[in-house]
Amino acid sequence: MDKAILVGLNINQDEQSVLKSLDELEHLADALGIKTKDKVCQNAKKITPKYYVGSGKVLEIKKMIEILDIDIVIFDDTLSPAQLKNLEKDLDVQVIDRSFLIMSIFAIRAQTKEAKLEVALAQKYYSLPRLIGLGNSLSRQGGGTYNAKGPGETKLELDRRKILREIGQIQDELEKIKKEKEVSRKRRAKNQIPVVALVGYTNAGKSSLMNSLSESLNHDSEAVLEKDMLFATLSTKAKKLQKDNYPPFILVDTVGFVNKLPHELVRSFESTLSDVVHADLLIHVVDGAYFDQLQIDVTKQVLKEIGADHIENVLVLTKKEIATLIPKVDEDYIFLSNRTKENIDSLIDAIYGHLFKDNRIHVLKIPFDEGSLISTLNENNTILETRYAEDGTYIKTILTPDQLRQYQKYVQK
Ligand SMILES: Nc1nc2c(ncn2[C@@H]2O[C@H](COP(=O)(O)OP(=O)(O)OP(=O)(O)O)[C@@H](O)[C@H]2O)c(=O)[nH]1
Ligand SMILES: [Mg+2]
Repeated sequence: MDKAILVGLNINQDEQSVLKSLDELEHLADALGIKTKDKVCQNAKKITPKYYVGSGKVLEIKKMIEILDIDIVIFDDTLSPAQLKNLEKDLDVQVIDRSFLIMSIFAIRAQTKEAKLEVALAQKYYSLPRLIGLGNSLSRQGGGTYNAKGPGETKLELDRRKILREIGQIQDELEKIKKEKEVSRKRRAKNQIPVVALVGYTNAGKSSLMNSLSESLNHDSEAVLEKDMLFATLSTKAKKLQKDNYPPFILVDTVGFVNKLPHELVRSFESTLSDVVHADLLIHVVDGAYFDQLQIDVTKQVLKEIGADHIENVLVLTKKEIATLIPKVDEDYIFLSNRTKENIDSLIDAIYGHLFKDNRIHVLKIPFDEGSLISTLNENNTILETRYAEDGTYIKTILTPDQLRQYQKYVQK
């Protein structure tokens, strides 16, 4: 097991939040099987361009490396290519940053073709400007488990071109996947089944909530993976759910967010996150037992970055049955438990309230030779009354504004 020192820099924020971020970094390192031996937090007025931290701190870290027999030093913020190179040279062990660590976790967790391509793309975006970082990696070409940088400078231009070519190939493949998704999205839109996406910080309980909702609504469907692990879910799972006598909706579970999520990942996860961008409603899931406003803020920030911040959302706090206090949030939320299922029903009501708030009751007269329309309505709508008359079948039902337009000619005034 590799042994690590974690390093954070406190520039004019409170030290507590830097320490909290370092604790999270420890969890992230742990996800890769790296054991944290010590954490260093430097209070400073500004970043030192050469090493990120001050040169005195670098000497201190060097001593700790010897005493604690450290293999790797992990910085809590993104290092510039030059800083990476200088630090590796002076510390003589492997140096990585939070972005690189997160991408490495994504790499081992990725299961689907889409997620694998997206992670590979992010890693290439990340490595491109860092090809010049030589330092240690030159002497251990190809070695180093978490080798962030490329080989020697002589091959620099060749490598750069190779990476650019690979980026192009991955982008092409992802484009194909995106097109396929576009087709199924159009099909859904045609059937007018609304989409609800679960979003939120990693480990908040999104996948568990998907399972709770599908247990309550569709009793027989297969469960998705829920696990006490950072980034348990990396790809998107969609399920059609439906409350008895109500129209169905599609529920989408997807990748979680984390503080200081690398831009390379946000950018390359476009295909996976496109499900969020096209949703009709977002359920913002937050851990209610270990409540932290930062998790809400980070999620909102990422939603803004991907262009999904205009979508209506419902705030949900999980783990109610183990929470010791009631979190203070300056917006309404539903506090529920995926274990006891308390308040899952309230969430279902809220989902229907949001999705179908513009729906109205109408009576449709369906001619006898259009019987298939009756089955479509039975499948997708709430039927309040069916009456058979001489000139056709009269159906009293609830229509969405889109359906009202679509069925205009059958609507009875
Ligand atoms: N006690 C309790 N634990 C919960 C509840 N909801 C989720 N959990 C636990 O929290 C952990 C994370 O749950 P997941 O559903 O995998 O979280 P996620 O948001 O999907 O996480 P990522 O896929 O990593 O983004 C698991 O160990 C769940 O069993 C809850 O209501 N109560
Ligand atoms: Mg999950």
